[in-house]
Amino acid sequence: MQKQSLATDPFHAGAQGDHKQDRISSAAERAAVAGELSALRRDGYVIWRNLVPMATVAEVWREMDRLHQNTPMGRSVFEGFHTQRIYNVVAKTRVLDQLWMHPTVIALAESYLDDQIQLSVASTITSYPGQTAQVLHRDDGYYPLPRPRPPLSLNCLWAIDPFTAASGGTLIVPGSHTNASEERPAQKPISVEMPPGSAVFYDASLFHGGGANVSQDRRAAVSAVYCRAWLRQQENQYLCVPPAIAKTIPPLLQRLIGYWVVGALLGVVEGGNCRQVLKD
Ligand SMILES: O=C(O)CCC(=O)C(=O)O
Repeated sequence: MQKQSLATDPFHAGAQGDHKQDRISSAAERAAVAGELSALRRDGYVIWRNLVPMATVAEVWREMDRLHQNTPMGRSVFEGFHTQRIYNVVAKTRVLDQLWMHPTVIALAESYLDDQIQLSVASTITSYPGQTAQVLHRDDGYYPLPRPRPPLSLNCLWAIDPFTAASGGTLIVPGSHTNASEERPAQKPISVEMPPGSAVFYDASLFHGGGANVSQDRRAAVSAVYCRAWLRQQENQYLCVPPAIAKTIPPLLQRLIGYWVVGALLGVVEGGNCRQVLKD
């Protein structure tokens, strides 16, 4: 019955439901993250320690260090004058692909957003001694929906260096993802502390900000933001990663950056599957 509807009316609720269930992660992978999912729903964040080995952390840092050669310090108080940010990372290196596509991250993002997902932002954030704390903020203010709202976007911030209160571990206000008000909460934020290779996941509605780096060490992080596949991404991935580059990346990453038709019709090219532009 649903197949018939899909053939005649791709906007039919049944057809849309079928598409929505087309996930990257398996049911078993999603079942394995059930505990973290509950914490994330309740607190708006969860820390997953030692998700990748130190060998991966070292490889990622070497690549970030190479890319930093052409990366200026931040241009504003918000970006941080003692912070280097590499944007549009998918176009620049294949070394970080293992983080964007990490199966546990995908399973948690698909479970939390309960939808098909895409990569909204692929960036890095390295703060150096002297970096002051960022203003507490939400990351999803550009989606004009009332609050509290269903989760739209999830940040996975990977620690490449130790996150401590002194090194600028992210400041978060637990539970603030469900606040109806846009006012900054009066509650004192806590610092995310975790060893390299760990990741903190937080709902884009959670009030948070980079902490002040009052240590003698750098604090490198990789920021992978996932959103529902039918929303506009924060980074314009089609311009950042045009077809000539997209052809050279893994098929799963092609899908994650948006070379993928969502809900039967969203993202078509010439009325057909947009992936055809990768075949020519
Ligand atoms: O660096 C961090 O810990 C968080 C950065 C952040 O929230 C941002 O730049 O929007």
